[in-house]
Amino acid sequence: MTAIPRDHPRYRSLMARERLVAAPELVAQQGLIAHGRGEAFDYLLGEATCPPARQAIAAAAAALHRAQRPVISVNGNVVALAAREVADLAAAVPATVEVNLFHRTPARVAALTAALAEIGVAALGAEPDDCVPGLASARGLCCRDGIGRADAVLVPLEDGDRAQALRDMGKTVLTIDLNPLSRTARTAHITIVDELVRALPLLTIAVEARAKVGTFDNAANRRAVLAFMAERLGTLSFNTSRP
Ligand code: PTJ
Repeated sequence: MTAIPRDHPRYRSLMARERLVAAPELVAQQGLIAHGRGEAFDYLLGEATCPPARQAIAAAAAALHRAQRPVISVNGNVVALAAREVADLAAAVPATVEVNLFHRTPARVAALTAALAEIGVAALGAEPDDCVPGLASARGLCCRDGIGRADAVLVPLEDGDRAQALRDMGKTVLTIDLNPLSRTARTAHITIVDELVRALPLLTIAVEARAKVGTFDNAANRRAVLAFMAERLGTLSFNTSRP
């Protein structure tokens, strides 16, 4: 790994890149591109959790708390960036963790389940015995005791057609996605527009607080995030000293 100086202004962001690059057995090469896509949106957020994201986190915590069979679906990027944070959230809810991959190979599934087992998470996903109807990609493969029977599924960091397919199965779909315009962000019942590693600990704290939340309007929340980004864009274009 490249030695990143701790006082570098983008230390956390550069370390996240190092973690992904250092784990080719976990992360698909395409995952590096997906990460760069996220970074661009994080720049617009000021690399901080914005107020609407905090509201979405509270709503997501309440939905996970309410669920009878909640599942956290993880891919290569999620495990490489935030395995411990996933383990903490799974313990707090409590929720089942399932490995679900777009670029699926037996070797990656084995490496991801082994990485999670090392920190005490017995993740499903290695032996799929169920499927998400209507999905032709490998993301359609799932486990009956996990995503198959889940009533709420957290699908962080993905843009595709699975969120709609899970909704069509009657499940509550939650996501964490830096891009408020992605298909998954637009389709989920609750979209946390924030960086995964920042958002997961906040979500765990909110789950542990067992706070009650009123009604949540996902479209209005995403509009609020976009307004927040637009306001920053306007300010950033004229003020080069603002972080
Ligand atoms: O591990 P696999 O085989 O399942 O593949 C996973 C990837 C990530 C390659 C696959 O899901 C993919 O191609 O993802 P997309 O379609 O690029 O979508 C990723 C979404 O996550 C984009 O909307 C990004 O903006 C967003 N994103 C990227 N990094 C982060 C993020 N959101 C939150 N935190 C991040 N660190």
